[in-house]
Amino acid sequence: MIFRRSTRANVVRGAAYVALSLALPAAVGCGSSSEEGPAIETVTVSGALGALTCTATPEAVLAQGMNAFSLLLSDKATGAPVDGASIEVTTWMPSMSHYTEGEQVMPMGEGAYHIESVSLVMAGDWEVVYAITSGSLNDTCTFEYPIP
Ligand SMILES: [Cu+2]
Repeated sequence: MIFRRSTRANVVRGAAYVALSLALPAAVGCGSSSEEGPAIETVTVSGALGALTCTATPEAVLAQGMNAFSLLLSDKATGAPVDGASIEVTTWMPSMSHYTEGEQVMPMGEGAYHIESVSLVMAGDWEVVYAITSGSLNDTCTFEYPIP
């Protein structure tokens, strides 16, 4: 009886050890990459009118100069992806009231849009504003980005 019980305990302990050793390399890798520099951060915001949810992921670590984003649009009420939207992009620096232009929007399907040539030309706090119209839905999503 005692022998069987301790054998089971060893098996359970062995399984826990295997699980821990599998999890450990991933955890270490994650920690070291975030210490090396800024990470790519996905941000989700609600539109000002409450109609849309916008999720933006930079396609590389944000830096001065040209940046690109993947923008995901969904209907806030239903969660359905929003395709066929007309998107007007405004990139500006509120503290200095200057704008940049030349952004390009490419629909990728499934509610995703590739936003290219977002010009963040100097260090400081920038806003990227998407004015979105799709059928009866329209909304404005604003993302704030500090550029080092
Ligand atoms: Cu400026």
